[in-house]
Amino acid sequence: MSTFFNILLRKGINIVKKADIGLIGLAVMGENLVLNMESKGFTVAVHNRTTSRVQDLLEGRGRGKNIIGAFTLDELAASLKTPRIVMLMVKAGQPVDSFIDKLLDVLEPGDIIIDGGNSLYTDTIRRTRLVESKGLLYVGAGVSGGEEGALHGPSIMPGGSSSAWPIVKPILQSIAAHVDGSPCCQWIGPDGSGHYVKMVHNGIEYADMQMIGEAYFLMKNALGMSALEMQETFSCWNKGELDSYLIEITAHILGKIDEDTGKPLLEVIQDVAGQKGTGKWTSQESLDLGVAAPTIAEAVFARIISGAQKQRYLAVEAFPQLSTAPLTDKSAFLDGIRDALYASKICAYAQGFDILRHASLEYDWDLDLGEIAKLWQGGCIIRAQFLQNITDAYNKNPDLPNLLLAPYFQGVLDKSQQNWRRVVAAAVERGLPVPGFSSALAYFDSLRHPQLWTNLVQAQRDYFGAHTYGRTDREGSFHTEWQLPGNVGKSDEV
Ligand code: NBP
Repeated sequence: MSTFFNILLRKGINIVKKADIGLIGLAVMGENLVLNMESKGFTVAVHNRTTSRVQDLLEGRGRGKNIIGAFTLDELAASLKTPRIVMLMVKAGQPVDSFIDKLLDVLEPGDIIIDGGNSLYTDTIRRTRLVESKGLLYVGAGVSGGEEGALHGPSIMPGGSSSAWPIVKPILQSIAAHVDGSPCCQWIGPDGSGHYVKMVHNGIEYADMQMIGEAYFLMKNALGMSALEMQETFSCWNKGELDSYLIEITAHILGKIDEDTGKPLLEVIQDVAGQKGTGKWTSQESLDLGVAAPTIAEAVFARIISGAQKQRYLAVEAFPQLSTAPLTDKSAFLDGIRDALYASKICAYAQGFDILRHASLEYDWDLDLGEIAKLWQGGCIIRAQFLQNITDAYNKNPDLPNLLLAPYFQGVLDKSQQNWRRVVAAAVERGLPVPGFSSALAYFDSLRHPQLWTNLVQAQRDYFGAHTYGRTDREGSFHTEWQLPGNVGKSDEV
């Protein structure tokens, strides 16, 4: 049927059936989203830069389905109901700008362009302004869940031109994952807020993956557990408060055997982690906003260090490994790792939500933090049972200054902090790096300690730069002539 319509379309013959939405970009994500939309009863028109992919879809997974192939953008525009909705699922960056430019020539005022890729939110702000200036509407939608999510129901975070929402809502909500009957897709806010929320989701994802990696690393190196034992432990943890997609797939990964060697596949995978940039963007944004998100940044640095193979090789040669006494109570230490993981995870989410809280104020987005936690409960990579606790915390107090202060999370941290400290201390003693666990613990301690070292740092700044300091006993700004050798009164910016 689709080929028939294509032939008619190419001959300029008006077709009766028009598509509900057009999708450009038929790589893994785009193709699966098309099939997801079609399975929900929508007719989808498809286009791709390399047009053979259109034909491949029509003759392959799309055969016999309500999918209309468009080999040019004119064909795509002609095949759509009005107002036209066109979703881009192409590589982030220049390809998105290139398609927007071309679409502006074939679409009309009132039509809608959705970018479902991992675009940088500042690009989305710029594109929203450009597209709106031409009388069209623009939606920057973060989509999470990988290729499986795209096919069966991702978490979708749309933002941009708010008048586009009632028009795109039926399609986006019906293809999204659902939790307890609610779609994991709600309007986030104006500008690039949808892509911003997706960026922070990915930043949290970096930290979550890092800390699960550290739990595995300690099980292996401090407890000498086999892959099978670790698989059982993660499966067991997945039935409790740590229940999450990432813990679930970790158990599956540990159970996978390499067909060539007969060993657990994990043992033959190089310990070098790549990245595509969203964790770095989240960290850069936290620095720009002046929000402490050290655990997210540590996760990015940890991937970078893993890739510094020459330096790592030379350091392994230069410094002998530490020999330490074996741990005697394995079961207690394993419980400690679980507590350290949960407490550290809570800190990483607290940092991510603190970025969102500050961004909401800075950019005037009025983000609903409880709702954001809710739409991450299904479809996306960080989906987890405990996100409901975050939704509950913000529903009770939308102005919560930090997640750690919500009664539920206070209770968890009180209960787990002793084990958390024991695990970090044991790891440090053994020369086993746990940057996620230890930076989260330092974040927690920095917040909870009544007197930090920063009185000295501020005194140093005043000493060499006359940057002044506040006093504990009076209001105002003070400077001291410190009159010590070396005080030459030069002003340096530090
Ligand atoms: P890719 O990110 O690999 O992009 C492939 C698509 O981009 C193809 O349609 C390709 O066309 C098109 N493209 C490229 Br590459 N360069 C182009 C150019 N200069 N002009 C026009 N089109 C160009 O695909 P993906 O992995 O399906 O991801 C799509 C988007 O979704 C990305 O933004 C990605 O970051 C995001 N995302 C991916 C995942 C995931 O798990 N993969 C999850 C969530 C979000 P061609 O066929 O002609 O080369």
